[in-house]
Amino acid sequence: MLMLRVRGHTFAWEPARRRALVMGIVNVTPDSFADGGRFLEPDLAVARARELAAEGADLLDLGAESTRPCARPVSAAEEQDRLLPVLERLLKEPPCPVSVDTSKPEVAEAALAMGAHMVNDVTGLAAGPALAEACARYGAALCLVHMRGTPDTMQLDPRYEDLLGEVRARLAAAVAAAEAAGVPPDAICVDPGIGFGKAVAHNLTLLKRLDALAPLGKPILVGPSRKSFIGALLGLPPAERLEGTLAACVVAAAAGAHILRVHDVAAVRRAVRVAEAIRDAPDG
Ligand code: HH2
Repeated sequence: MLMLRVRGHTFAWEPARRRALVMGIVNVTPDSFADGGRFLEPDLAVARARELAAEGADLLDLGAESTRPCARPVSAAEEQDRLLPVLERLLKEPPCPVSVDTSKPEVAEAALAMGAHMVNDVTGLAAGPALAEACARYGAALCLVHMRGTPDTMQLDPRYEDLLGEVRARLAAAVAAAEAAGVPPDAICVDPGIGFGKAVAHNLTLLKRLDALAPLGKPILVGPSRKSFIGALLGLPPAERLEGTLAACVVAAAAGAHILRVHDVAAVRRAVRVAEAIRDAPDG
């Protein structure tokens, strides 16, 4: 059985009847592509986090720096100023395990010292092993994401010779680095990085072929929520990408996703539960 240990909580998935977990997104940022500016005020961010938990989120992911293409990078101090007051309040009575979406070891360290349960590093340890070492020290989980380039450059004509092989190999190297830094094998999950250095067709193939990451032996997290490939297919802005997100999540769950990172927790849970019930129904 595949497991993810998240600092005192254990998630487990039966191989035959895998039920996808839902991770609710809270962006404490002025500029995130889908919800930028809506939850920058700490009261609103805490309320949003509790609302997503009440909608059934199994995990929350708190981010304080946008990683959308060409986003303005923020300093560690600015990121902490946004993140830590919200995190502190949320962790007084955490409604579920709380992940922190950061690639900076010093931000991760501060969040973990406060009690964060997991770190979600969209660069897959690009800054070296310090972030993984901090996770190991605090017994926290680590999500390793595949990103090609940086948010500044990642969408400039991304090309792959062997998309699935390259994503898998890069994630395997990140997993090896995390384990070498002391993160236990059952405290790591992997993510192909939808939209991180990927053209529309790459995103579609990755969602369809999540099974290609199964040989890594880790839970697979995936984040298609309201992303631009949906906008490209439907010609719709982020606020109108719910149906596209539901379709992507249902397909991703069927293809092997263990955790779905989304803005619309209740809707995704409902859609995925129905899809799973159909999958598990008798054949006739
Ligand atoms: N996508 C975003 C941010 N963090 N983490 C993981 N593991 N996987 C993802 O696909 C992923 C992620 C981008 O989405 P969002 O947080 O909504 O926007 P922004 O980066 O603009 O804040």
